[in-house]
Amino acid sequence: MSTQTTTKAGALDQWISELSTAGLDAPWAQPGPLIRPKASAMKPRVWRWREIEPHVRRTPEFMQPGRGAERRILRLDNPGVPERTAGHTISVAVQYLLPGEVAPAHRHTPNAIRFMLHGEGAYTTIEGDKYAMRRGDLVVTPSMTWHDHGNEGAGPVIWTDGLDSPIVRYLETLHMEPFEGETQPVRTGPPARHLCYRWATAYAELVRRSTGEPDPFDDIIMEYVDPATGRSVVPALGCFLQMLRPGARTRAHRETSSAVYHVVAGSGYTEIDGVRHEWSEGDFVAVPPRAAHAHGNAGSAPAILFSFQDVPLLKALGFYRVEPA
Ligand code: GTQ
Ligand code: FE2
Repeated sequence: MSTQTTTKAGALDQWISELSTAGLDAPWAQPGPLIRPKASAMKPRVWRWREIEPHVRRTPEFMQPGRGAERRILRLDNPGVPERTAGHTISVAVQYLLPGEVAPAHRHTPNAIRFMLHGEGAYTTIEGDKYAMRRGDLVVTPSMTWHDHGNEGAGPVIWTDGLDSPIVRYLETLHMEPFEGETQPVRTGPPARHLCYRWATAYAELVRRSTGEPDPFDDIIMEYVDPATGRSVVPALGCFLQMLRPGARTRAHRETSSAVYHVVAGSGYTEIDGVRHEWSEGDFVAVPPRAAHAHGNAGSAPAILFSFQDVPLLKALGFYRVEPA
């Protein structure tokens, strides 16, 4: 019986090794479907501000920003993601500068988005335009623009960075270079591009929307868009500000995109694949792609969430889907 089979199997093995030598693969020779399923590497998780903050405040003991150690950051580490970023498409960090410190100028292919958290006197200079960063302000550093930061205040400053670096890394187009000199010369006059979105403007728009029709999945939500183009703040990533009104509970849904939330104010919870994650001011929450999720606010004050999401990337590629769960 099996002589022929064995011979055939032997011949197949022999042939597969010849294929391999020729740089070819016969995927049907392996059991299982042709396009194998892949679980999301990105896992749901919460990072607590009460844990982040003391570690961030200790970083100056171990690191001084300067040449070769350009940014004093702690990155949010999602244990499922091989590159140890908050999401598989989004890298999120918390950055800390003491009074008088400078984070030297450089540029790189990843786009960066900064959302200001604490302290007075922080600034970012982008292509010679200097922007003061106050609590709740969002500042965009587009791909390959020169940027340096500093703290001209009397106390420490803290902000959060969101970068599309995991996407750039996947596309094998990571590039970074230092500026000649610590800081860029600052230009005067109006900035060349719209890169700064002030808190007062964003929050006023959110409050204005809070009297209108709520979104079933997100309650009251708005996206930051470039006024010149109507597009997301950077090509692959969008930023959102949302309000969960007291007593709100949104409808559970799945999206092909992923998100990292930061709690600007208030408290509430996000249920992800049936697990309830409570959060309060300063916390970060990761929601993986295709996970069923719903947000709620059981308290008596509004909860305000800021988020980095890869919705624009999914939309550009034709892969964005949302469905009730
Ligand atoms: O501030 O320029 O979190 O280059 C990661 C890389 C921040 C920055 C990060 C960066 C920066
Ligand atoms: Fe940078």
